[in-house]
Amino acid sequence: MDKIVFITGATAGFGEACARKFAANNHNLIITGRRQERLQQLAEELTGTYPVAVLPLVFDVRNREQVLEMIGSIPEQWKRIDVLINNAGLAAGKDDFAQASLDDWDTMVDTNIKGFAYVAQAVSNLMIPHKRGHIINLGSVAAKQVYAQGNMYCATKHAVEALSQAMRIDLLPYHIKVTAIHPGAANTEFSTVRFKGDRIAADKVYEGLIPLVAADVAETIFYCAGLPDHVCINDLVITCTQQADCFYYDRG
Ligand code: NDP
Ligand code: 8X3
Repeated sequence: MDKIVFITGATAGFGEACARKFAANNHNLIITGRRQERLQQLAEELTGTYPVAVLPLVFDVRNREQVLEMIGSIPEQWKRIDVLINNAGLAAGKDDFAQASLDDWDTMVDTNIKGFAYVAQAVSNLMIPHKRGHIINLGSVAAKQVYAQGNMYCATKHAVEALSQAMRIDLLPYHIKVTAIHPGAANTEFSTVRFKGDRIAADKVYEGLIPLVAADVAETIFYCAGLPDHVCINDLVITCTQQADCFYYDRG
C-alpha cells in the first residue's frame, strides 16, 4: 500500500532528499517549508517523474496558528498520514555562551523545540484515530553530547531527544512508532545557514572529511520507515566513517 508521508523542511537537505527517496518508491507526499518556489518546483518535478501525488504546504513551523491552520485544513484524502518526518530545523550561530545572540537562541528554540512539537502534536492527532503511524524526528549527535559553542543548538537537540522519548511513551496506546535519527556532520545547507551565508566557515566544517550527504540520511530514514508494523527503531546515530562523535574526527 502506498503511504502518505508528511515531510517538514523539504526545500533543502534531508527533507528534500527524503521527498525524492519516498516519491521514487511511489509514496504520496505532503511537503512543507517556507520557500514556496522551491516547494512548488519539487512538487512539479516529483509528480512529473513518478506516479505520486504531492501536496505542498507553505508555513513557518514557529507560527503556531499557521501550523494548526495548515495541518487542520489538509484535504480529507490526505489526512491519513502514515509517516511524519519531523525534520525542519536549524542552527543559528556558533558562539561562546556569554556572547551568543539572544535572537539566535530564540530562533533555535522556536524552531527546533516549539515548532517541532507543534507539528508532531498536530500530526499525531491525525494518526491517533487510526491507531497507527510513524513519527521520525531529526535529532543530531548534538542531542547526545554538548560541544564548545554549541550551547543552545545542543540544548534544542537534547530537547528533541527528550520529546522523542516522551512521544514514544504517550503515544504507546495508539501504536504510533517514534524514531529519533541523530546524524553527525552532513553537507547540506545546514552550515551555510548556521554561519549566515559565510561559505568559508561553512566549508571548514567538512574539511578533510567525506561527510554524510542528504541522500545517506534519507536512505536510513527510508529503511526505518519500511520495517514491519511490529518493529520500531527507537534511536539511531549515523555519522560518516571519519567521525566518531561530536569530538573525534579523523580529517586525514
Ligand atoms: P538544511 O538547512 O539543508 O534544511 C533545513 C530545512 O528546514 C529547510 O527545508 C528549511 O526550509 C526548513 N526550515 C528551517 N526553519 C524552518 C521554519 N521556521 N519553518 C519551516 N521550515 C523551516 O538542513 P538539514 O537538512 O541539514 O537539516 C535538517 C534537520 O537535520 C535539522 O533539524 C538539523 O538540525 C538536523 N541535523 C542536521 C545535520 C547536518 O549536519 N546537516 C546533522 C544533524 C542534524 P525553509 O528555509 O524553506 O523554511
Ligand atoms: C548538526 C551536527 O555536529 O554540527 O546537528 O551539531 S553538529
